[in-house]
Amino acid sequence: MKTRLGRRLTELFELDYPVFQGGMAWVGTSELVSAVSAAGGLGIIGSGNAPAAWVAGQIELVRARTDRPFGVNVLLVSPHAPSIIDLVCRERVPVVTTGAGNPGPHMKRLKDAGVKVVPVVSSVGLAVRLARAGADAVIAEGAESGGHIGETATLPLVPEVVDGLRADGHDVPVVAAGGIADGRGLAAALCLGADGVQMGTRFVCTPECIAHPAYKQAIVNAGDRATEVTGRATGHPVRAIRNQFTREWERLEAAGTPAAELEALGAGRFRAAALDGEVARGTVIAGQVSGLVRSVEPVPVILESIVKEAEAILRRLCEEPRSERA
Ligand code: TUI
Repeated sequence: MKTRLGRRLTELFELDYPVFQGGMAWVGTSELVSAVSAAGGLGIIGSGNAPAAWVAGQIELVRARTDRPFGVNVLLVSPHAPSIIDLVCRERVPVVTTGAGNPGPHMKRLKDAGVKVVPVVSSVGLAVRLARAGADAVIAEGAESGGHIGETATLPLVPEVVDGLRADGHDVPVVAAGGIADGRGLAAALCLGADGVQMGTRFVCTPECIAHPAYKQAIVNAGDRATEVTGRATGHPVRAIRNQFTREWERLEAAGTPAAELEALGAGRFRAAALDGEVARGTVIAGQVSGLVRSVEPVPVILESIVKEAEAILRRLCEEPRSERA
């Protein structure tokens, strides 16, 4: 099934659905990426802190499973970011998304290699700077997201970015991220002027994702108030599900523990939660939509149902009220 929703995005990236899968460290591996891309969305390998050789292996695995477009997310704070950028240029990966930094210095080389560049931004200023520098689209990520976040919520951020880009004469497509997990979220994002959405948390809760079953279950069990943000004091705010570890972190942060000590304490905690199922002592990164994710469902089912739901909502809003039709 194809959709007419988000055509600017689906045409630019050759997708059936205007839906990106967030490039998540540890869990955004070839299994999930190839499933999302094969089903018509954009699967994105999460390189996190992994070396380029690992990413090269993942690219090969995705290509063995699907010939549809896919992406690689480069975490710009990683020491491996420069070598991963060399790799994606060499491999002519269709799309690169970037996180936790400004990809401006790498833009020309990526574009010259034919790689489409889609930075994650959490402010209008950076969105405009990067669109001027040649970004093919931007992902406007609100503070509802899991992981490292900015300050502004998705509902204001998306139209602010849309307006900022338009006013600057760089009307590139905008992908809304943060707080989106179903067809209502997709329809809402389109109403805000976005051309599509990116989802992370919802795609973790799929059989295709390699995340530990306990990690998926922690998200499924979570309610609307389950997540919290820690690390504001160290300048690296991270949203995760509240647990034994986030409580311990809060206690230490309030006691004035030095940032370096806190950072050291947090090392390896996301991997422990995501792959080893340490959901009490690890960092269970997830977005506020955890309260909306109620079961583990296959990737193609999620993509189809979200798009169908959004289409039905948008169609219904244009119809006459029922009483007048009767
Ligand atoms: O990157 C994410 N989510 C993440 S990254 C992560 S691991 C991490 N490790 C060390 C430090 C920080 C994170 C866990 N989750 N989402 C994309 C995102 N990018 N959100 C916000 C930003 C962002 C922040 C600042 C993008 C650009 C930026 O620019 C700063 C500048 O240089 O202007």
